[in-house]
Amino acid sequence: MSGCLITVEGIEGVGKTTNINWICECLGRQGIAYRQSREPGGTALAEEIRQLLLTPREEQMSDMTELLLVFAARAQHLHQFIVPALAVGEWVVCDRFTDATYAYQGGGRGLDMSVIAALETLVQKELRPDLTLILDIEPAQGLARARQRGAPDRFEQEAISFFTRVRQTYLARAQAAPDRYMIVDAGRPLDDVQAQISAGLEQFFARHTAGSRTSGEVSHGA
Ligand code: Z5A
Repeated sequence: MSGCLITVEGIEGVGKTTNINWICECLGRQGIAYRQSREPGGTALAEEIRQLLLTPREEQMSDMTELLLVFAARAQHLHQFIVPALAVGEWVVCDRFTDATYAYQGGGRGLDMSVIAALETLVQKELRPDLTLILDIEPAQGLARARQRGAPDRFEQEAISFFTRVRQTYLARAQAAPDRYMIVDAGRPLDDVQAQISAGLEQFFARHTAGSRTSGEVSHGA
């Protein structure tokens, strides 16, 4: 049987890392075998591509280079990690996936959505997430949280208007396919955010838990 792919999305500082740990706890309590990962990254090679994408440098990276690097990392992640895990019935909980490409490279950078869709089909074939949680927050609030952590990466240096477009793209995608997406108000206190996530997951678990086992491997490509 095949496992489920759960992806977690949102702008900077929205609390993805914090809440992915909570999602994994919920999976463990249900006795579901899962692996945790992230994009860009998730394998040693894809983590190297992540560094190329995040590191600020003098030479400006073109938007198309950025898009192709994101999908290059994803192709490796799918080949090495996601597809094999799903094939043995493990669930994969991934910090960002292709919705981030639509939001950042499409909404943020303004690249043609049909080009992104073509690459999605080329790289992923039929594979799409089973559930995508969009942690939603006002960009100013998310960026304030993110900037407490030190030097901004290449994306965090963008203007607030960039993150407003990213957020709008996420919300538009969720509205267009409500069965696959769950929007969480991530501007609330953490207890409240986790309660929203638990409620949504319970409904999802009811449809998908048969036959899974418990485990909890984390991969950042090490
Ligand atoms: N990117 C792209 O452009 N295209 C793509 O296709 C993909 C990615 C896949 C790396 O992502 C970059 O890659 C990303 C887009 C681009 N842009 N950037 N930068 P990333 O996910 O690794 O980076 P990030 O968005 O900056 O994630 P993050 O820094 O790890 O943030 P987070 O995981 O969402 O937040 P957090 O670390 O869990 O929480 C931030 C702080 O807020 C922390 O102190 C928490 O304790 C606090 N927090 C969390 N929740 C709350 C609540 N509810 N109340 C109060 N405080 C809270």
